[in-house]
Amino acid sequence: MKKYLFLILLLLSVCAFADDGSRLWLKYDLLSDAQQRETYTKATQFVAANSLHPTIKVAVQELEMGLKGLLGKAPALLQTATTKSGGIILNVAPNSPSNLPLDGFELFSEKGNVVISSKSEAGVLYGVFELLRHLQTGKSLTNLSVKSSPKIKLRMLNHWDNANGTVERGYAGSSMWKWNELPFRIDPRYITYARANASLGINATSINNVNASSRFLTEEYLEKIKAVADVLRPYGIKVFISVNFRSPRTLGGLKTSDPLDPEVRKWWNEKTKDIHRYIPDFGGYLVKANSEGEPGPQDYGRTHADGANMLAEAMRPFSGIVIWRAFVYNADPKGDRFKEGYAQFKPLDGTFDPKVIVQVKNGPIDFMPREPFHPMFGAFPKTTLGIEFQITQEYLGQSTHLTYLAPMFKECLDTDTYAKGKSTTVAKIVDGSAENHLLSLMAGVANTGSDVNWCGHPFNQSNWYAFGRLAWDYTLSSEQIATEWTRMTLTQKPQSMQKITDIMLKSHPIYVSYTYPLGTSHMMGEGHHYGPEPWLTKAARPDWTSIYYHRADSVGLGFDRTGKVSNALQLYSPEVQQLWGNPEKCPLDYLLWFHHVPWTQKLSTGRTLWDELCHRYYDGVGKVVKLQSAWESVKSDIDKETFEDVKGRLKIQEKEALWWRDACVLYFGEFSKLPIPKPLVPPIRTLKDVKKLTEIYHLR
Ligand code: GCV
Repeated sequence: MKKYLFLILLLLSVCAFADDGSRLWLKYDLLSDAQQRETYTKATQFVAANSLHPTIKVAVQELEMGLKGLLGKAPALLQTATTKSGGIILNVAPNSPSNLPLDGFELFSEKGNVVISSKSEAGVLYGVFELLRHLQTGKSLTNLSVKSSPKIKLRMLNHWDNANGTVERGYAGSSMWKWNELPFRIDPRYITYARANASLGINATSINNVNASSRFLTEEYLEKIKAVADVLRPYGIKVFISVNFRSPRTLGGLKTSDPLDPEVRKWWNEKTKDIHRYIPDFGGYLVKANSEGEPGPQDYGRTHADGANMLAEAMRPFSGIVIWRAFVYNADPKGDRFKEGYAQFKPLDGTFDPKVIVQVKNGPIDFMPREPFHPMFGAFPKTTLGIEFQITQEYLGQSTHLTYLAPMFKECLDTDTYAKGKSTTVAKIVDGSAENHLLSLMAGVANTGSDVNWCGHPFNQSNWYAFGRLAWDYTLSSEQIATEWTRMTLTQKPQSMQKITDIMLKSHPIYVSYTYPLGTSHMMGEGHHYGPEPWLTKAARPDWTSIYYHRADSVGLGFDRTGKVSNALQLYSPEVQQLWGNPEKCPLDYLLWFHHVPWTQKLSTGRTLWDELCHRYYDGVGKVVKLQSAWESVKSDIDKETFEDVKGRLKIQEKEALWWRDACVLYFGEFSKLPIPKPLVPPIRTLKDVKKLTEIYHLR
């Protein structure tokens, strides 16, 4: 009997430690260093707040939960200000002379207490999360002096979640929003979601797909959305709705959705008032119009500005805004998709209502693993431009490849547009400082779903985390963000933390190496966008094929955008043109975005284009193998369930990296007519074999 009891206890202890990832980076597990716990405990014996605002209530709750978990001892809760020391004071100070903006906060030591002060309740909440992050990452609380404020005003997640529970480009199960249960049942995960976002300073969310169903504007759905908004509000998060431009027809029974039609305008005015009856602090509308078959103002001979301004007018009595996407492109086989957004929007610069933000993807095509920055950044001085990144990994390994995206986000944000002289980085356009815009927006297409660990691949959580941290402060380094996340999520052991940070920092270049080296793009499987299909010649639109992008022929590879074919380079400032315009000097990572380079052309590496291409594909695969051994080396410091999960996915990654490599070198070899350079060993399968792997997806 004793033997069984022991076994049961052992099993229970294993279960107690099994980590399913559901707590994200807000684990609050007991800190392993007893001395550190003692020091922290002395400094956090109580929490006193000067406000009973719902946001302060959740801030206090968070502290209670966090400290109890991390230190094993919950703080005493004091209702009012105190003369005691050794605790945490939450101070909402709307009239403070401090020059911090509303969402900013200060964290400092005063009279033996830790003070968290802000002009707003949300600012105090952000300060609470900063303090908890201090403890989670083992920082000292002595002589605290932190001042922090967001660089971007609207820090937003865009969910591509549908009313039927599916998620467009979602790789972590079905939608986290249970529309069939709302408004009656509130899934507790909504609160975890709100906490996670608030911990990063994310303050807005659009809850449905930009390929929007009008349904989200019906009374039935507004009641559901209101229930979600009520949960998110205390966490400082505003709700936006993606709208279908045809709604006046589909819902209102009107004959048109023409934005200049008085009846249509009236319909939107009424609808907007209606929404505010449910959600008084409604964030606003997000619109995908005249893009990929979605309806829009151009259906009536009107412009994007006509459409956006009509919605802005409806929003005028309220605090909300209109976010209008610039992701538009016509199916022109002779044109260059790269230039489309710019071309359609450029004549409209200066005509948008001040309540409109034009949301531009980071690159001109579509969230490719590496894209040059979108040429609209820096070229629209009279329009507020927001940036849209994709956190969900549609083209970046979905849920099976470990790819940490902070370096990719930063690469774009840190690039100089030279729009107003040197150092006018994309970040400075986006934060509004370059052109003195009042609004600013960084949006990320969410990677959340119903999977117990939220994001599918355990490491995909780090991309949600990184997006939020960078939206708050894009000057943080990728390394700092990776280390923070690792320590809060995976392990407190310094050596393993270091190794995991290293894995994360290497992961994006590795991914690019075995999928899209040297500035190639858009060669993925048709429709599902999974795996390679560089041979894709026919699709519903010419610009959905692969050959449209890589332009492989007997001479070479790459899309000439220097003038002979598309002249897209001219959309950039002269300095950027200089950087990318000369094939001899263009950084190799961007080379084939702008140049059609002969197979036998010598590159700066000393290899020919063909040899370099092959080397990069092979190198990428080799490095995935190294990622596996690096992961193996942290085994003893990682929760078993998480360890095995990542290990399994790394094996898939290796298999698929090989798939990409073989597909691309075999396919491009048909054009270059050159052998795989020695000492690389040619693939053992044929191009026909590899093609079959993709064909399977199209079988019915
Ligand atoms: C929501 C890409 C994706 C689409 C997505 C679109 C967009 O084309 O494949 O699924 O649609 O981008 O951003 O609107």
